Amino acid sequence: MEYHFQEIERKWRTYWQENQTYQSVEDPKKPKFYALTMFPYPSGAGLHVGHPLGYIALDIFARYKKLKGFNVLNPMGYDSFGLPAEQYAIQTGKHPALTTAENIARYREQLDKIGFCFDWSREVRTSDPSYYTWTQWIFKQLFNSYFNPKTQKAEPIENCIAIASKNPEWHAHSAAEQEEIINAARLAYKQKTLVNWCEALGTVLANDEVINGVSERGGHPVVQKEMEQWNLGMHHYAERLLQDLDKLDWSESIKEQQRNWIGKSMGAVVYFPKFEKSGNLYVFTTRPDTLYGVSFIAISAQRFLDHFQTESQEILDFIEKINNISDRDKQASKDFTGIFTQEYALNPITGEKIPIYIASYVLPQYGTGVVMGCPAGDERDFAFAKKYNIPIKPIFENQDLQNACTDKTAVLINSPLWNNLPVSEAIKKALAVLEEKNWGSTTVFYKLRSAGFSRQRYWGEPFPVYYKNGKPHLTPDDFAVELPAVDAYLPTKDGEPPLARAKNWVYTDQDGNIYQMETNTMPGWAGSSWYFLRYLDPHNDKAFASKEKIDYWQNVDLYVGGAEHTTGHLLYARFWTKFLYDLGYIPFDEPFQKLINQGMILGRSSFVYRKKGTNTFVSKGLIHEHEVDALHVDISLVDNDVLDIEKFKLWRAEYATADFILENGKYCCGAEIEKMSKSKHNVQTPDELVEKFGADTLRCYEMFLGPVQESKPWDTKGINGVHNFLRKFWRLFHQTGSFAVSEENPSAESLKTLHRTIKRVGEDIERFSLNTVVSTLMIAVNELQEQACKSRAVLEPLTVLLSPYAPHLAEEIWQKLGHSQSIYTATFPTFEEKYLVETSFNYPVSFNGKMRFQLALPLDYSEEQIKTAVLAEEQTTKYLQGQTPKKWIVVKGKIINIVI
Ligand code: ANZ
Repeated sequence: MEYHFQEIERKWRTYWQENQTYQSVEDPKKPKFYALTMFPYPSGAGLHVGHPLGYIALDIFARYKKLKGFNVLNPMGYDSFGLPAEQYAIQTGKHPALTTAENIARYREQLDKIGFCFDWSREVRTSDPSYYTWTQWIFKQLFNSYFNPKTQKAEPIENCIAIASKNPEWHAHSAAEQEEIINAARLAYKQKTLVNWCEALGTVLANDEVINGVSERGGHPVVQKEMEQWNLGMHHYAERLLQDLDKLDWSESIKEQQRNWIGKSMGAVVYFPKFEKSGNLYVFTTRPDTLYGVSFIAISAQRFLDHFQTESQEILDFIEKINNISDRDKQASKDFTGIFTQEYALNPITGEKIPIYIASYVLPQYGTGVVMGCPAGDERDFAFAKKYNIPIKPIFENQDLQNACTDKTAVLINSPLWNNLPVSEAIKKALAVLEEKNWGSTTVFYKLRSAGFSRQRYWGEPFPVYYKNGKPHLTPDDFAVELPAVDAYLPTKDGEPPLARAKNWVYTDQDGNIYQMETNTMPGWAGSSWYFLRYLDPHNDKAFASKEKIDYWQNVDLYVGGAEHTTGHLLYARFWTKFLYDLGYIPFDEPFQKLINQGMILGRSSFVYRKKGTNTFVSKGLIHEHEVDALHVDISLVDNDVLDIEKFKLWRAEYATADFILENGKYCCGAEIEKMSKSKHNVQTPDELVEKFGADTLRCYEMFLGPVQESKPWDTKGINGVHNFLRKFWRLFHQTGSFAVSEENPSAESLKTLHRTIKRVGEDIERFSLNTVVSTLMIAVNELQEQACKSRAVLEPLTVLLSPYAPHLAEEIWQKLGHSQSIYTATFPTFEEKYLVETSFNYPVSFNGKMRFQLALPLDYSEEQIKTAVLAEEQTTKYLQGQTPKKWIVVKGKIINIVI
């Protein structure tokens, strides 16, 4: 009987759907296990073989946990707001909701074919009003809260008002001023912010959406612009976000990246009085010990304008120029541009008059945006001083002044109050002096900023906000704020966001007053910051999830996804979780207990080489003779690096008339391993492989490729081998041509194979070593085949072991074995040590020192029993040739020698 995988897979897909096999229900009698994989953005390109890697890994783990007796929650949904659908809408006029729905249908079809145990009854879509109404609800909670620095947690904004109103100065403010002060204290607040503005996309981008000065999507230029934006006070949570990393079972490298992103610095703010002007400049430094070496102040353009007025066109032009450099580029740049401002400040400790420069390397929004330049101690200050001929004052022992001294063990000189102290001691002393003389104060700074929360886009969550006298107010809870229809998905002529095009985009209060609604929408990460909570209770229309369900399922036990979300999604989700915890809505303050980052599946791209300015393509071996451009070519047109020229000509109209310079009559292509992506034409979709080999083979193969955490090139060479393994497994049950297992006791050997496999599979899955499980199962199948094992007592548990990897095949066999319930509800077999203990030994039996044959005998046989057994052996009779043994040499567990 053949292994008809297509038929089998179709049958079980239908069965699982009809029987809702994977639907999970709260069950207090069982321990819960919440398994989650990062939900996808449903792009138009569909899934390629790289996407399901993490889903398959998690699916295997979820199935394993279920077999181990856990009540497993393994939901799936879509992060369905986003830019591509909107850009498509701009080009075609098609509503993004329609494109999104089509893309989701395609994703679902592809996902269904891979045999996941997702509980689809819990599906969420972030762009669905029944979902985003709760995203808006969370926004409202943020708006209604402030962060109390004393308790280090979010509290109702009323507490803040109560504290403020106790201050006599509060009552000197007008009502409008009070409103403004309170608004600024909220956890969701509007603020003039320097943002990454992308003209081509018509929107603001988050720092992690900008790479080397261009937008991550589309590669459009991004400039810095000051705009009134919604912000969330994530920076208040910096210390908690940092400390709580210690509680998490995440890889050290991801934790370290988050630590760096949060960027805690202990230091001081030093007050530098302005020369001949009132007021101080506040300088943030981590090195107050270098105060005697300060020879200039470097200030950001924004802070300069806050403190001084200038009429100098040269300075204003310079400011304009550096405003267009993003923070990232400022940090990365080796070009230390600056301009002398004609202003001075006084060094508080020496009384010296020091020049103030606007410098491009000073980040306006880090620390205080003002730096004390000490060339002797800091490389950037050193480079800047060299460039502008600023004095470099020696303050370290044995320093040659050819470079800055960054050695933390250096000893200070020319610093009267802390001479001869090493840096660490000198810092302590300097801090004490600053505090004592009131020249500064000890401070902690974090790089983590507030999170920009407005986008000038259409396809995002609308804010539940209207404006009254120019100030934002929340719409009441019974007023549903749904995305309105617009005539085009573009900004208005005046640069207003697309929602400004909507007719009647207003809120009318009970008295009939009409107010303008907010026209910004929320950023892409709003919906994904809390989706894991909605899965717990997705159809609840009274709350984002009921307390009872939250209490049962709690946070995610295992989260699998790409590492590219480290400083975006993973940080935002931690922030929202902590916030909801502070307000008492959830009993945990971390969303994802254990995190595993899957590696990327890389594609092997193929290239053709076009002679510059022509339509002539040169074969790879000849390109050194020509000037050529390398162009990606679709991998389906290439076999073994040889281009199918006819297909290539049909591929694109412009190539129909192409000429070719061949090598040995062939056109050879180049190849390179790169990220798998549609734009690189190196995409392999799972569909063709499922069609050809079956989903079970694809699942096993993706795992077999190597450790889930590692990136690896996609290569289908080994897929046949994996497919044959599943065929062999099938044949174990069909050795006689039809399905048959025996009810007889299995051999000790088969039991040994089984139990060794149970042990290894269990241990490897626990440590997420999913690739080695496939090879362990392959070895087991080979051994059992050699042993001609037909025993149910071995083959049945073996089927359970295979079921997380090849669920369709396992279900089919399970049913044939006579079970009426899905194998998903089976129990993981128990490993028993006793079957691994060696009970017999294969003795070499010699006659007069010559080894003649081997005989397997129980290890606990006495010498007498051994002798009897040997004599009873037919072969012994043959070699004795009728004689009686003169002498026996029997060493237990080693040899038997008979002297005749
Ligand atoms: C004087 C000094 C002397 C500094 C020295 C360093 C070495 P981290 O550790 O990353 O927090 N700095 C402060 N604000 C800045 C800004 N807005 N843009 C660019 N640089 C800024 O870095 C803190 C140090 O970075 C501060 O300590 C300051 O330079 C600089 F031998 O002050 B230091």
